[in-house]
Amino acid sequence: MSLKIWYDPFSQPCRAVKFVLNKLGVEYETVEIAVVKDTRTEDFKKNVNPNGTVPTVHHDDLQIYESSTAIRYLLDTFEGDETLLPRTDLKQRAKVDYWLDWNNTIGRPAIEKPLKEIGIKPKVFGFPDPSEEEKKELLENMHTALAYIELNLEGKSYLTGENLTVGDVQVYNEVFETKTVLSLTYEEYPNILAWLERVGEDEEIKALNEAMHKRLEG
Ligand SMILES: N[C@@H](CCC(=O)N[C@@H](CS)C(=O)NCC(=O)O)C(=O)O
Repeated sequence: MSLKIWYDPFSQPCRAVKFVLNKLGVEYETVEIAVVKDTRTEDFKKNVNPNGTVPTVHHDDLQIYESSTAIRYLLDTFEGDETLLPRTDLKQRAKVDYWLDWNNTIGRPAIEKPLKEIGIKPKVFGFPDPSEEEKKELLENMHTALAYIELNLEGKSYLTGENLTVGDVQVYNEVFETKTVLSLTYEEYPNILAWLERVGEDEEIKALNEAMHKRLEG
């Protein structure tokens, strides 16, 4: 069997898939790349992922180009811990699937965009800073998403109840990375702050965050 992930430690969805692979304890190969520099080459698009994005997972002759697809496929195929992603309790499964899908359609676009437009593009790639008006709009969208997460954590330890799931991990990686890079306090979100701390206690999350910091410093 051949199982391989193309991964950049700075990429939020890459860390979510790597989290799953590490939790499963399966044997796999990691190809560490640098987003943009490596993902935009013709070679990458031809041989790894035509969309030019990571994470990409190849399992034998199957190629997976979306992180949440990879997460579901890997946990179902290798029969991972049912608390991370239920396989038999379909109502609980739908709750976890909801957060994976919400992250893709609403959470990531709202939370990652300010990180990219206010942080990475001007600071790393030399683009001009967004105007005050643009910044305001970017941050407003982010706060709408954060307020929704805050509300959903009320009275709960994690997004779907008392267990850490892959839904938490996908959303956590976006919230954590934007907070870290833009040096935000999130002081208006006590539930999110407690949840960040709780999720951050997981040993795999700790190791992946360390790798993210190393990549940021390097
Ligand atoms: N919806 C995709 C998003 C993947 C994505 O946007 N990946 C970024 C890194 S976080 C990327 O590979 N960007 C490549 C580029 O901009 O060239 C997923 O969850 O897998």
